[in-house]
Amino acid sequence: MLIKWNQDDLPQELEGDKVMENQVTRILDEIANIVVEGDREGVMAAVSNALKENVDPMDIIQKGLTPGIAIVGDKFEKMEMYLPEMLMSAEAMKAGVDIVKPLVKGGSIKQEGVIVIGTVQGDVHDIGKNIVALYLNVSGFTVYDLGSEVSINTFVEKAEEKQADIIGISALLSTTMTYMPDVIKELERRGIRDKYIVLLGGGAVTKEWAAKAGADGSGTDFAEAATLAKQLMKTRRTAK
Ligand code: B12
Repeated sequence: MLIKWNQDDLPQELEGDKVMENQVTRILDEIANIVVEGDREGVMAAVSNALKENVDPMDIIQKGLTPGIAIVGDKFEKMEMYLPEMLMSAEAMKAGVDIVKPLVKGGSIKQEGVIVIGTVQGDVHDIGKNIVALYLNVSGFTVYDLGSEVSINTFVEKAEEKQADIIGISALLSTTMTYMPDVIKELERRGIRDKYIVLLGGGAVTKEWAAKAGADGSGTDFAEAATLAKQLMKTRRTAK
């Protein structure tokens, strides 16, 4: 049965929530637009303003900054934007993430495990990887961020050195994605593949591709990365 209702029937409190929600949406849309404009100072001001308005820091990343840079990607593909402009937008996004970073609070104080994470060799894209590293950290993992353009051997050697449980590999280019299975092959060559959970992510990485590469899983965003990392750690602990 369809229940009909009038706007006037809405409780005052609900209406207030709706107004707040609209205001937050407006603030987040504005952040996205300023990222597209590549206005670093503008993004910093808008992010600070959003925080003053009590917008959740992870929402600022996920629903403001990220949609902005996604629009930039689309425009680049359609040749409506060029590399220098894409770079300005990336710098603007990074400045926004840097403001939010110290305010992202951990929901878990348990020690979930140790992860080394980096972007593969030949690939400078580090914005998404940085967000994943930040979120894994506040989700209870000890994170060693190896940076970008990380060689195959460095992934393996740092994992050994830090006694990691997980190796996280990010790639945004179809040309650099191909190094991901090479990290796994190198682990196999050294006879240490089973010591590690290997997680892939970034850009064009799909579940199918990750499985084909021999990885343990892949995540499409920071939240999935953390959920998956926790899940796989749990499976590993119970198997021991
Ligand atoms: C910003 C940007 C740049 C910046 C990078 C700055 C930096 N320090 O990162 C600059 C301007 C330098 C750049 C350069 C280039 N770029 Co660029 N770039 C982008 C852009 C617009 C956004 C990337 C981004 O930061 N996204 C936002 C973050 C939050 O999303 P994300 O990276 O996907 O990360 C999330 C998930 O993927 C996941 N994730 C990420 N990593 C991991 C890891 C694990 C383990 C897990 C589980 C999950 C996970 O979680 C993250 C957070 O939620 C994309 C377009 C796009 N839509 O992605 C193009 C894009 C990736 N670039 C592209 C290209 C072609 C280039 C250049 C080759 C251009 C050129 N002609 O020189 C160069 C390559 C330079 C190099 N050698 O690496 C293409 C790639 C096409 C392809 N499939 O190969 C894209 C898709 C643009 C396009 N539509 O054509 N780029």
